[in-house]
Amino acid sequence: MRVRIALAEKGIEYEYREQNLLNKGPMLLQMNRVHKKVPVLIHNGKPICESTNIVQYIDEIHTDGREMRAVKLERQEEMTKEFIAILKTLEEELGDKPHFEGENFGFVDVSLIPLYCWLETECPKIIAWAKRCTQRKSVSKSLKDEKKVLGFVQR
Ligand SMILES: N[C@@H](CCC(=O)N[C@@H](CS)C(=O)NCC(=O)O)C(=O)O
Repeated sequence: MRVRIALAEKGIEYEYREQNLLNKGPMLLQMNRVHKKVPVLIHNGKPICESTNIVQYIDEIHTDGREMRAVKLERQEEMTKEFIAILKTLEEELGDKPHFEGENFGFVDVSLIPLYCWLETECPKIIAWAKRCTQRKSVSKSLKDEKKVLGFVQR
């Protein structure tokens, strides 16, 4: 159920194969050879076992550009809207503070600033925050060339 919820949340289509746990099929026995339990997610022919591992896997593999390329245009538009809604939530959280935690550059700033060039212009406070962060030496010397990153992403 965990896996099905995660797949539905991500809008991923999949083939569901019910198992009779009193008479396990050859695919389950082959794909989960040690524990022989469900659920097993088979992706590109390889099994992932343990429901929480699978949920984490779905989250990691489907939150990057690969997902964007794989999903239909309609879903891409929906995802873009979701992304902007997330940015707006972050912007509300930032408010008029210089950094997410207040005066000091901290955990959320470090986590978010590498995505700077993805954060387009709909959120002026986020843009101002990003400029502020990129003035820090630790950030400016660590960020990759924005044009290069964007070029890759767009391609
Ligand atoms: N910790 C595992 C538990 C998996 C599990 O216990 N699956 C049960 C069904 S809910 C099963 O396949 N039982 C068959 C058996 O133990 O032979 C997970 O979360 O994936």
